[in-house]
Amino acid sequence: MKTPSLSKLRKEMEKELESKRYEHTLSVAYTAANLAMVHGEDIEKALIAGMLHDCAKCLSHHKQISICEKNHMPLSEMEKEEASPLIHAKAGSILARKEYGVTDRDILNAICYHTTGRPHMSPLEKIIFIADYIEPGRKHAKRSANTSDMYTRSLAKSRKLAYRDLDEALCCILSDTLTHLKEKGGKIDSMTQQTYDYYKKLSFAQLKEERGLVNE
Ligand code: DGI
Ligand code: FE
Ligand code: FE
Repeated sequence: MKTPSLSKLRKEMEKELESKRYEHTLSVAYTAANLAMVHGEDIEKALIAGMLHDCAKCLSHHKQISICEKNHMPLSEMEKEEASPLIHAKAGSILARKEYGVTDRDILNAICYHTTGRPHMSPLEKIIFIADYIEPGRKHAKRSANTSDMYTRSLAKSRKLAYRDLDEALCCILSDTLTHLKEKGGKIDSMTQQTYDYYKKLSFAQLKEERGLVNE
């Protein structure tokens, strides 16, 4: 099956999503396209993944669970919980394939992991995860000004990093998200934690390697 056209998907999202969610969706799609340009990735795929990333967001929790169960999608305990903020990503990847005709595995994975991330993400997965967080309509996550974690920086910092180094931007965003969740007593899904641990370790390793090369 041919990947559906962007303009068709845009019209479908306009019908399917509440207006604020639709505005966010357009911003994510175009931010993802910009990141794809800068990092030499496929612009069309970035646009399609961005356009569909929240396609299940406006469905009821019951409907999202039922889509996942019918399609034998494995769910974490947190994803099964009532009002889970995470399950729309999994349900969305199923809808993208079954309702919107996407067959490209990388696009489907980018939708599936756009909320928690995962270790070893592809460049497209990283781009969608990051675009979702930095798109122009996003506001700062509420959090205290003082934390010791070196990766906790502002949204402005994440936006700058995103155009320089995808892995560093991931660390910065995940650190902000985890700090924010801890402060408000939110439960942390093990995948979100694993993603952060993985990219933090990777960024430290890269930093050490760069320093090593400089010292030689
Ligand atoms: O769908 P969006 O609002 O555009 O954004 P999103 O899909 O990134 O995520 C929805 C929310 O999920 C966002 O506020 C961050 C949050 N989130 C990510 N990982 C976790 C989490 N929330 C909890 N409670 N636990 C997590 O591990
Ligand atoms: Fe989302
Ligand atoms: Fe989103």
